[in-house]
Amino acid sequence: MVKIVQISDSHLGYRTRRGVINKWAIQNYSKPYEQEIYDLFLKVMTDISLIKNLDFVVHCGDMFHHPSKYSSYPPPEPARRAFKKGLDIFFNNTSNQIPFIYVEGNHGIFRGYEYTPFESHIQVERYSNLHYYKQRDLLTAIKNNEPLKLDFPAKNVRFYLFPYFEFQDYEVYETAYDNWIENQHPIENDGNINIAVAHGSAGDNTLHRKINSNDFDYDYVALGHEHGLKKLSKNHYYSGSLLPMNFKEINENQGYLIVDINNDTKLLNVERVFTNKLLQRSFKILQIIANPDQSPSDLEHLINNELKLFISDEGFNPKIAARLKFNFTGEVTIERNWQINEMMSRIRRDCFSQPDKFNILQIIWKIVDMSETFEDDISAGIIQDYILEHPDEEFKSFVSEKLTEDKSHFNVDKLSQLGMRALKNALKYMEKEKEV
Ligand SMILES: [Mn+2]
Repeated sequence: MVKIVQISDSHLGYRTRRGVINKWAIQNYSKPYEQEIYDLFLKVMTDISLIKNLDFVVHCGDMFHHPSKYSSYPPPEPARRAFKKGLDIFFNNTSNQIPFIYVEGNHGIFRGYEYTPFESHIQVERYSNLHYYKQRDLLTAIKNNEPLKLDFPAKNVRFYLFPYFEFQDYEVYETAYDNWIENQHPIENDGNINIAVAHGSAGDNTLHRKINSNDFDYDYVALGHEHGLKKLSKNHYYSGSLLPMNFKEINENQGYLIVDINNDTKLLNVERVFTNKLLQRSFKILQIIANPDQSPSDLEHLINNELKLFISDEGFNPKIAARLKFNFTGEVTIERNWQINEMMSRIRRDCFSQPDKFNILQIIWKIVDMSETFEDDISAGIIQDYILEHPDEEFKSFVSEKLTEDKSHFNVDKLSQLGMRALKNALKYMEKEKEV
């Protein structure tokens, strides 16, 4: 039996951004939700270090929230300290006997740099049993056309490692990745337990189909990037992050997995530990149905009714203050839309200016007009609404015109396809950003 803990997407240094009261959890050190993630991370590192007969820990990426695509700030000091403390606890309690294997995600990396916060801000070399795989290792493996794997012959376990890589961004990358990935094909009946550890998701085209499928016959595939704990197939698992980060994620569970793999049958026994259950604060979406007959004071009454539940004698408490999102649905006229925005801004200001009364960390809102709900897919339709009548054709004639001017000989169809793909990706990203 081989026992593995799978953990992922810790996002140390994550802070709630929009509509948040300006209060510290620890003065001049960390913000409320940020501190909660550190505390929980340290608890989990302690708990897993005490598991009997544990053989390996795999962490599937996004240890730090920053830097990321839009922020080149390094992880903040408390995030670095939490991580180092977590490693110290883990390696001390396990007498440095249990390997901690990490593949890099899309968060916590300096884009385009060869070094990462693990090197610049954490002295990784201090941790001899931390096995750290970054994008650079992957690129080197691709360049040399060799596998990226880690062997533990004494235990008959072999890990195949897949740090995050946007291989679909350019065709040359995609082809190179397609070719390289055959190196990651385990040898049939080689006597090993073969495990893939990857950061990526089929949902945003960042997980290669050979990892996502059963093509390679891995005995177990540990995945990171999606924040909900879920089983994708017989042996593909996302452990998720430790807590929900945004309002989309409150309907999922988060936690970590304790996986036993039978050496002979290769059957998995997966125990799920749900850490989101430890969340002490309210984190919820409140539904308000608006209609044209309501007076503004009717509407305000509905909102205040919801907020009443968060009035507390003790006032603001960083550990349990609520994160709230109001969803306004129903028939929302333009005038009503305006009223709601103004009203909510005022209500939020009022709540946040009375921290001795309201125990609220965050208030945001979204106004969904009924008529919008029929078109919320990211299809050519949405591009059409915002930009062009017939995006494919118009884009093609634009490209062809430009190329004729330049007297170039590119493949117009191919270029148009690439352009359309870029547009769709951009729109997908915009939609995603809005939700955080
Ligand atoms: Mn990620």
